[in-house]
Amino acid sequence: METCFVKTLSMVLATSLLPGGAATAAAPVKVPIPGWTHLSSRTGDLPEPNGGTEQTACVTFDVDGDGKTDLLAGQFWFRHRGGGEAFEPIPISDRPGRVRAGHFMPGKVAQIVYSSGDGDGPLRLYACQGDPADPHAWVPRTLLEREVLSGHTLEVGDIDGDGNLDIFCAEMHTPGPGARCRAWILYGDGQGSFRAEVLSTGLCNHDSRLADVNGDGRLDIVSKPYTWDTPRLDVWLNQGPVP
Ligand SMILES: [Ca+2]
Ligand SMILES: [Ca+2]
Ligand SMILES: [Ca+2]
Repeated sequence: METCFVKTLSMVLATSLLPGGAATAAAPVKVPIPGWTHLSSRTGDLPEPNGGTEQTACVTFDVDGDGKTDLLAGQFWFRHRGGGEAFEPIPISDRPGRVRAGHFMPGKVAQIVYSSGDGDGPLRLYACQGDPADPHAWVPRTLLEREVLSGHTLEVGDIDGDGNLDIFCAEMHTPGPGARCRAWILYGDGQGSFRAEVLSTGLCNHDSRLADVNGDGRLDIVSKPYTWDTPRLDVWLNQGPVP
């Protein structure tokens, strides 16, 4: 564990220069800025998230609904046991990749979604059927008919505004399936089932995001490629229900 306390803004201001180059004589403004406690698997503060050399995502979410925020990284759910820094690694997926969590069906315990990340693999929803601390209680279900190829985009949110959580999953072009690369929206019914719709074909997505970029209350999609057709940025503005 490494703890460092960054100097306060008052110290920064006290040593700043006026436009003419003279040191300011203004009274320091005491605005605290954060100190940081650094935990690392390299120093044994945290378990290693998986045994491979590739891991493409991590996210925070209270998976078991106990009020303590947990971590998801690599193939593991790091269950927050309390005490500030105690995390118990529970294997969920058989492979690392992009990961998100959310409540796609009723219940205290959330579900966990994995996509392929930099490789190829299925889009899977893991739902707990039993004790969430038991890795065998997490049952996977594949959500798309084919594997996701270089699926470096995975987001969750209520895209159609019906109150049920949806999934945005998209592939890269290069590396990836080239002109066949797809972006999907999987509309959830709140009971764990989804209706998959293809949003686009042939457009590269790499770390694309859901966000309400025009402030109308509907989630939009901010899309960007990796190296294909760069520099490039695309925004899909959500126009709401269509007949
Ligand atoms: Ca928790
Ligand atoms: Ca929805
Ligand atoms: Ca919007």
